Amino acid sequence: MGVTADRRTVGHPGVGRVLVVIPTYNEADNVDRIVARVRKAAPAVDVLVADDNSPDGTGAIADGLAGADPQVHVLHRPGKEGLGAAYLAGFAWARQRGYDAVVEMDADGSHAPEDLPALLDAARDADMVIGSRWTRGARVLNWPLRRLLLSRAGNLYARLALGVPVSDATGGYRVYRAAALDAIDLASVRSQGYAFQVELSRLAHRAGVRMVEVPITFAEREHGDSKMSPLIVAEALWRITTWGLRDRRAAARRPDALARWP
Ligand SMILES: Nc1nc2c(ncn2[C@@H]2O[C@H](COP(=O)(O)OP(=O)(O)OP(=O)(O)O)[C@@H](O)[C@H]2O)c(=O)[nH]1
Ligand SMILES: [Mg+2]
Repeated sequence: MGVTADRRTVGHPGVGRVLVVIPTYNEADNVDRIVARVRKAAPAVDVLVADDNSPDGTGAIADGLAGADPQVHVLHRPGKEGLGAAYLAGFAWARQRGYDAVVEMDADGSHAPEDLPALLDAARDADMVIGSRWTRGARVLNWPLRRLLLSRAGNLYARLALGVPVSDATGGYRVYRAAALDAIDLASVRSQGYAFQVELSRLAHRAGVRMVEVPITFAEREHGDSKMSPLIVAEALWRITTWGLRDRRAAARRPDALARWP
């Protein structure tokens, strides 16, 4: 067995084979940096770039990286369908190939690959690990005040409306072990933007998935353009409100369920 095969079977101690899924849309200036950082920070994990046919050629750059490193893979998707759809496709790719855990990570460097070993260590005793910007010990670097406020307000609203007991339900730096993915009804997920992270937090909480939060150092993107839009914020607001109302109606119909809310 070669070195690569050894590493693939070893994965992360106590967790198993890990796949980091990095969704990309026009991240030509970032994709090589982020993949290199992941490979250096956690050499035993594999990487899947899930590219939505980026017009800037991100997919071709990722192909070059995959050609040079058997632990790097690319999933080419036909067009821009949103972060949520790219992650669902990445999760399915991982499950088909028997990975024990998947990691969500942005391509723009906001999620430091150097924090990944700590997240994976925490996954030994949990089925879902959230890298949190809003827990003790976390740091948020160079974020404009409006983004800080949006994130804090979004998290407060998600917690109050849905009762999800985490400080960063909108964050996108996470580990899901296979048990967590099996417990969540992924086929029911409809969210595209940030709402996707909140939806998975909600479904995991309702399914009784063991969750922990680990503080991260989050940094503003340095290269490329944001895909954040008022539409993405509106989707999150609308979906969180709908889920919150639905959960309350369900709780009112079944008095025994009240004990489980929030
Ligand atoms: N495959 C795919 N990836 C996407 C899509 N939209 C966003 N992404 C990726 O999802 C990650 C997060 O998107 P960002 O644009 O960084 O969103 P953000 O972090 O809210 O915004 P910034 O402030 O610019 O960092 C990045 O890696 C994007 O390339 C999409 O439609 N398809
Ligand atoms: Mg970003």
